[in-house]
Amino acid sequence: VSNYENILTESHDKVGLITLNRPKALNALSSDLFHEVNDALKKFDDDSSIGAIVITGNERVFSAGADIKEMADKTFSKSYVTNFLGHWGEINNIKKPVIAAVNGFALGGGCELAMSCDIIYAGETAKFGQPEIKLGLIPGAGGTQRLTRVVGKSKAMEMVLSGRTFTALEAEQWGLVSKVFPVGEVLEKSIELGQELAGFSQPVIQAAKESVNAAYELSLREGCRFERRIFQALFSLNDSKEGRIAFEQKREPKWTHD
Ligand code: CO8
Repeated sequence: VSNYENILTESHDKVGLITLNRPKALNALSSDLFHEVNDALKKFDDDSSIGAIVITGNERVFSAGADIKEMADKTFSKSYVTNFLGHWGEINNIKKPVIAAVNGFALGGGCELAMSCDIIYAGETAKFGQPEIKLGLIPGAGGTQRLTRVVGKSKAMEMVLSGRTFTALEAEQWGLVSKVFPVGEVLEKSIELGQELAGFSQPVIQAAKESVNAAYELSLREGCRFERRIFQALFSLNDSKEGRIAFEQKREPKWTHD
């Protein structure tokens, strides 16, 4: 229950669900919508009863990208002084796992939103693309950077320079999408995955996410050092003692999240 106008939020047993809900505009990412997404993400991140977050759209469209109508009167000076799109970075500060459940179009900012999540599950008919070039623009929310890191230069160039769309199966082959499901199962499978992740120790899941993300920022040597230091630090958690004791006693661990 919330006062949002462009999204819906609900929780499913430890999983916070955010549904983009501007169906008439194909879930175009207006500033209002995106501020609501950021707010909902932060609330779920701060809620200790929630262990993972799923972002989804509807079966026809995840999101058709930035709101083109809202960008109509943008100028460089206006967008520069207001740092237009600067708030996109906030999703990267979310500590809990975020899963994108994508059906239909994930275009432009919609594709970038999915790529800002930690894991993408997609429906068989999902279509990914960065069509900004057709509007005389380029991706503006990390697309040129995230895509290149995930799929490599040649495919990233093809997507960004041609503006063509690509199928869920192609995106899966490239490693952009983790798994593909029949359309009607994507959300359910994403929530199930979220519940599985939410069932582990929260500080440990967060440490695992932080370590994988460090791979995007650090050299291999620094990244391995970062990982090892976090690994060593986890021995101070009650949950890591509990994990090892439960293994020895051949029982399920009981996480206390400390
Ligand atoms: N922004 C605003 N309105 C949109 C958008 C959009 N991105 N996409 C669709 N709509 C609207 C249409 O204008 C139409 O409204 P109306 O009924 O009032 O005319 C309604 O949604 C339905 O759309 P269509 O009739 O076009 O539906 P089709 O099924 O024929 O086509 C497509 C679906 C192929 C998805 C088509 O709508 C399309 O090509 N949309 C634009 C996709 C696009 O170019 N996206 C990139 C936008 S630029 C961008 O994302 C820059 C990234 C910067 C970072 C993100 C910042 C938030």
